[in-house]
Amino acid sequence: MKTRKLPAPAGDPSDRRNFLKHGIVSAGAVAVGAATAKAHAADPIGKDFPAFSVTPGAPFRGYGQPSRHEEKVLRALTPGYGAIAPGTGSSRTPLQTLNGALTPSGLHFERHHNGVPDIDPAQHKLLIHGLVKKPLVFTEAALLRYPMVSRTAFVECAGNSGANTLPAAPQANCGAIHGLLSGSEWTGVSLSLLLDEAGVEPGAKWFLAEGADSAAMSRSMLLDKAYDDAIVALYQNGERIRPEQGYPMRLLVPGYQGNLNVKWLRRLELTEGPTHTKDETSKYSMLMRDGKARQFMFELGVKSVITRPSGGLGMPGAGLYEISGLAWSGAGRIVKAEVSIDGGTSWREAVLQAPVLSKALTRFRLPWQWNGSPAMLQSRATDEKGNVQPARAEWTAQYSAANRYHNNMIQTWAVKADGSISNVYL
Ligand SMILES: Nc1nc2c(c(=O)[nH]1)N[C@H]1C(S)=C(S)[C@@H](COP(=O)(O)O)O[C@H]1N2
Ligand SMILES: [Mo]
Repeated sequence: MKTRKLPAPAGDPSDRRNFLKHGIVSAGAVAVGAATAKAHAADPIGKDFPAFSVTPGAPFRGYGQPSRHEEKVLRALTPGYGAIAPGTGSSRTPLQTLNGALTPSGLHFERHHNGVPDIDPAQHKLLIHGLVKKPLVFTEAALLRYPMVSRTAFVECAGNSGANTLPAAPQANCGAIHGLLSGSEWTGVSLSLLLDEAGVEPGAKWFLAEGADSAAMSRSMLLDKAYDDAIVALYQNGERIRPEQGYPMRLLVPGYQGNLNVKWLRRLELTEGPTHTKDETSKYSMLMRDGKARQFMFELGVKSVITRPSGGLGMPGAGLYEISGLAWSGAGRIVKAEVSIDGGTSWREAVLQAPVLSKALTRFRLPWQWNGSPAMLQSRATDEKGNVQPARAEWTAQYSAANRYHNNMIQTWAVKADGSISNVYL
């Protein structure tokens, strides 16, 4: 293998060492440079320059937008209940077109139980009551004056990847199957700070969080989470939270199933036990193999998915590719992401892109010299608590065939010799 022909990955020279050390090289010399990067001699006079290089650029604008050449990079809309309730359902992050570990706010997935309310922040209030010494009402203006903290965290719907629990493998791209998943930096007020101000009564063990949308979506959870890392988030990726994500404020419970991150948060009630609201009795319980249902499964399992190459994206001929994807866990930090090109027979450790943060999306990368033969691409994540992402058979053995929630099983992308990629069950 003539490593000197490898293109140097941008940045840190240690990236290059990792690239070489961890690469899956199946055969032959690596020669991507010659084919893809022709030497470019700039014309000093400029007569061959394209128009954009010789005319003044566009003026300033108050809020930036992506390049018009990226206008096809959109959330995948899932038809919900049609004209009866057009705002009920979900849209998915196009994971296969993105890179890095953060999701642009405009592409954060959406899950609404009755549409996006148009909330006037001046009229919005947050009430903390129940088993507290002093019930409190916060206006938005008041909350914005509190000390804040930031948490980089993923949000994943409990129903994410649910289509892959159906009897036949759906033929859809990565985002359409796994895109009820996004990652952001969230900034807001620690819930513990607000609860301390209200004064928690000794009997309080749970709390209910309720949204101001017309679904009045509400969920109960253990009070421990409030004292661990929950926040009332006001900002997303540096700017105020988007309406779709809960403007003017949402509950953020890192690592917990998406549903518990109550948007448009208007009420927190401290209680002795769970409230058993409609949203936690009719949905979000896990149907187990023995016919029983398990309620209040808060934490999401360790999981990963290869975003590229992935379903629906073609591979134009043998040569060097980067296998890249996302790994995450509701239990903490990712410590390992492994990649297989032979359907799980052998594994290679991928490079984790720094910083690797707890309960946040972690980007992994591994170079792959594809020799043009059929391949079965898989990834497998391990978290700091020692949890390992389960294989399909292992996951399926635990649950009823009707269960669609918390699917964290290993995903397989089948690459054919013609470079086409499909979703398969293995
Ligand atoms: N008030 C309220 N909060 C809500 C919902 C909702 O419909 N109403 N949807 C929940 C569900 S099921 C999920 S998966 C997440 C989705 O968050 P996002 O739309 O910001 O991606 O919000 C949760 N919080
Ligand atoms: Mo969800």
